[in-house]
Amino acid sequence: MEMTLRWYGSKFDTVTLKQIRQIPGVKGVITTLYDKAAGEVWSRDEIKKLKDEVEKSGLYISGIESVNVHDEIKTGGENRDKYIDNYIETLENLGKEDIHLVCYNFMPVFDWTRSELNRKRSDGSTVLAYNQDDIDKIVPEKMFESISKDMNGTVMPGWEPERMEKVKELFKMYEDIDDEKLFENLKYFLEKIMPVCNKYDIKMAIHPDDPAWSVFGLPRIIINKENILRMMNMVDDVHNGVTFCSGSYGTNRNNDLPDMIRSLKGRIHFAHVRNLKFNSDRDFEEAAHLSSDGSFDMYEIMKALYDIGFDGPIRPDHGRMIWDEVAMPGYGLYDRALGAAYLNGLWEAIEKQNK
Ligand SMILES: [Mn+2]
Repeated sequence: MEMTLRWYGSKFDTVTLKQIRQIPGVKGVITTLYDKAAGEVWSRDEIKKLKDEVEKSGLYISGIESVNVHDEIKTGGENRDKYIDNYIETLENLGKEDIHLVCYNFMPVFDWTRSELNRKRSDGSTVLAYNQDDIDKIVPEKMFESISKDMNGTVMPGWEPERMEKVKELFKMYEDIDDEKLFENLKYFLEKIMPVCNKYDIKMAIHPDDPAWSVFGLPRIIINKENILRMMNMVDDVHNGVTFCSGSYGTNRNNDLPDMIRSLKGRIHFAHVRNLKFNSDRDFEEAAHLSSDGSFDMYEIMKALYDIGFDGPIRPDHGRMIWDEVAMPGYGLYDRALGAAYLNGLWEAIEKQNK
């Protein structure tokens, strides 16, 4: 296991590489070229520049989150081959720069959905939260307005203003897409990119849909054990793998997280580990990473990762906003640093117990 932190680049992130370097046990960052639109080619120069910047701080790039997949690919549109070619070129350039992990998702229109970005908890911290009744009242086209006013002046991944201007168009693109079509389009995409992934040993790690069910009538497929195993089997290559995100799969309380981890042995290339606190099946909020602050048994999650021999990058996921920090909701420094320290502590204990 390799502890990492997500970093959006010096132009976008309130957290600096120097700060990340000082979190005990964190050696790598998960980063991206944040201003690249889905479908654009990442040049080798741009990747090299990012890599140099990270390495100058004493850290290294553990992987990319994300190289976004264009909607033409997800919907199987007439231009999909062009965008797949661009994606392949980006992977090739990443491979040449010695980067071997790419996180991506196959979620239609909205990457992730929350009803609140700043829900106040009893300790005075604020967190991202989801209430199904509130979501049911929102017109999808207005979703961006409600999210954007709470971003603390940052741009949140998947909620870029350029993208949200086209939200009506996007919904139209997905009109005829159901779960089966989405599976088919994902298979088509994976089969095309596997050769380049094999050539450069790039592990693709699909991020689950968050929350793990259909929102606004859009299809969602990366939501449970059955579907993810179907996806692994339909393109049976070790480079076709997953990002195991406990907070996303965990939104569905029927998902047994440690059991899912064990069933994905050898195919989990990246892990996001965080806790959620359920107030009801229709309402959850993001908690501190500590088991007792939320609804998950974080020890069992880390133990399952240990048991399957997981050796990829892991990162604390969203954190609470604490100590008056002003940052992108979920992506402040303080609570994620506490999360990393806690997860490192669990891991050390599990490791020593098993020796
Ligand atoms: Mn995640």
